[in-house]
Amino acid sequence: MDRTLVFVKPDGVQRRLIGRIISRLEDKGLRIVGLKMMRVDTALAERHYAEHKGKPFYEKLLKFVTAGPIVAMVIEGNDIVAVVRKMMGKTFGLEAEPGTIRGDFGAAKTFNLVHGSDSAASADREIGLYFRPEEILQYARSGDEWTFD
Ligand code: 3AN
Repeated sequence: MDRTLVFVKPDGVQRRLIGRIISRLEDKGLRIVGLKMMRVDTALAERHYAEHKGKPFYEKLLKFVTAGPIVAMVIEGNDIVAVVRKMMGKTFGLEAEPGTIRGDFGAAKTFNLVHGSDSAASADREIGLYFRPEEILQYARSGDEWTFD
């Protein structure tokens, strides 16, 4: 099964949206195989966002993502990267379609509530940054046979 890294960003935690964001993933049938609240320090943020180094928003992005706790998850499902990206919506809430997480809960440009890996390769890399192998569980849920094909 494919995996991706998702996290509720500091604004989502502060705005008390953790439950509602996780509920959307659960409602979709996706399987949560890793879950934790944590603080992103500058070193981790720099590694995660290395590809954005030098861009005008880079410093602001580091400050934002390290500003408070996040809730990180490893999620499983078929075509999971694309599915989660679609559920998140466009990068900024101001532009994201209604029905998406960012479109329904966000009205800002910087504060965009949620992160989801943008490719299978990024997912592998990012899961390794946020989770130790033993923090990721392997299990089946009753009903998975009616959820995944
Ligand atoms: P996405 O989160 O939709 O994959 P990316 O990968 O283009 O977006 O950018 C990574 C993160 O960098 C975004 N989640 C957003 O927080 C931040 N970001 C991207 N572009 C900008 C921008 N122009 N101004 C402020 N922050 C930005």
